[in-house]
Amino acid sequence: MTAAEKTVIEPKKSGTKPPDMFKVLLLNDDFTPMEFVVVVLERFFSKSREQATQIMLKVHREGQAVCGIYPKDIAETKMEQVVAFSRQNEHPLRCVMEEM
Ligand code: TYC
Repeated sequence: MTAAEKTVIEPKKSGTKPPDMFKVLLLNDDFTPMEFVVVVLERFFSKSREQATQIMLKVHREGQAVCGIYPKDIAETKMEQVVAFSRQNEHPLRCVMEEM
């Protein structure tokens, strides 16, 4: 039997689709310290110091940047964690999500 003949056609599974994905973005402001934004990116988005610094600078220069792409519930949790941590530290940092 050839490799092609061995191919199994699986019946289409119903109810399995890839989840809708959401971008999580940070927005620039004039007050949040750069170092705080770098810590946020390390802590909540698992970025290295170098990656976090590049993303922070992109937000600072361009107004916003993508921090990560996640299914809806994870994106919502990240956003809430960032906003809570920022308010605890009395910074106005904004974090939003956007459907892709
Ligand atoms: N613009 C801020 C400053 O000059 C730094 C900053 C970067 C703030 C990214 C928010 O999402 C942000 N201190």
